[in-house]
Amino acid sequence: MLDMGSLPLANRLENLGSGPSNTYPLVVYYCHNCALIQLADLVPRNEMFTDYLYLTSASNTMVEHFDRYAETITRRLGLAITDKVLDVGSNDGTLLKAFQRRGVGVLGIEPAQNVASIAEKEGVPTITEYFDLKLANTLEKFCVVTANNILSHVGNLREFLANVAKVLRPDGLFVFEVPWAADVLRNNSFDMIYHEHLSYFGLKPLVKALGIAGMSLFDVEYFPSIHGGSFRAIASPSFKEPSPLVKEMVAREDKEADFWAVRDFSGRVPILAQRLREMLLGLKRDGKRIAGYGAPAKATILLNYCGIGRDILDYASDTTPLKQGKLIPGVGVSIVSPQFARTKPPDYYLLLAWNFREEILAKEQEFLDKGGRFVVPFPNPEVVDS
Ligand code: JHZ
Repeated sequence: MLDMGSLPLANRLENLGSGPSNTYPLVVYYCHNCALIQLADLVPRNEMFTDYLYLTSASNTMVEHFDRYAETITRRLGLAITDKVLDVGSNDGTLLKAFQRRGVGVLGIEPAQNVASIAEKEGVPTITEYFDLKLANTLEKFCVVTANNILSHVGNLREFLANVAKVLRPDGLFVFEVPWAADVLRNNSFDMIYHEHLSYFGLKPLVKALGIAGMSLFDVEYFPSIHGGSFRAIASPSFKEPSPLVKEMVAREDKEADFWAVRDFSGRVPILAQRLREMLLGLKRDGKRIAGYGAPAKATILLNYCGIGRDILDYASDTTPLKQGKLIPGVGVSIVSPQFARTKPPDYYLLLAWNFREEILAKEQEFLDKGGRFVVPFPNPEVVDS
């Protein structure tokens, strides 16, 4: 549906002097059989997940979101100290710590050694491996299995879901979050498309895939401001009647995430990319200084695809210490700390972490009050001032 060319891996930040990053084809496909939007060119997973730079705890929005998540699930299932939650792709343990605070037992699985060790240091038991059949066979049964922003990264969905079913108690629940494909299309957020994200989910293909693994997707909650619009789906190993919202969202996907919606999106993407670049070039011509706000994975795609490099951005500021001092791959924009950015504030910030718009605009009120502005890339490039 959309050929974005050959682009670097979104989270593989460059080190100074390390030379140019490898690039890999980024082509989006739509399956007429199951309505799944997906990539077909797989990059070996060890190139992407061994040393991972994304920390869930990097934004208050996500820390608060996962705290409410643990609260909702603990209450809903009446979880107690004898119960145990398994989180697949547990990152720095943000969600599991929230369960621990409520007295629930936890186990994390996180293949990225550097991130898993942060969780371990904070008292979250974590297995540093991929969640595969070999590992699933060694695990006990859990009353809740969670996986947040993980399913999109899974190459073999059938195998992954079969392994989840294997470690779930018969009365247990599989709870997971993913960005909603309908929102990616509606928001034009083509920067959500990168090699790590093999699938862009609606509920429809998930109902089918879960069914093959012997699970039924019966409930959903929608979070419009998480990663630009995400849903939390709940599946059970026994049949349960789908809730009205499941039916409503599937019906919306038939119009908002079907072949034609993907085709229209694909037509809009190059136009929007050009519009954003021209807007920034216009500001440069007027002598404005511009920097990136945040260095999320998706910034690699936005900047490379739009051709926004060091000639336009002075730097990108990011709160994650693991990212500071490195360069955004392909375009070589340096990542600096917010403290450094405060010593050299730009006239305009390009909001690369646009999914935290509210949190960031509130935090940067002083910058705005002094006349600073943000360029927000999606759904259409716009300038935001105080
Ligand atoms: P953020 C992540 O992608 C990772 P990314 C992953 N691949 C995935 O699937 C998607 O989410 C859904 C920084 N920041 O969360 C912190 C500031 O500097 O949008 C982060 O580096 N100042 C698993 O990487 C980045 O921005 C701030 O005030 O696109 C945001 O990254 C805030 C709030 C954030 O995810």
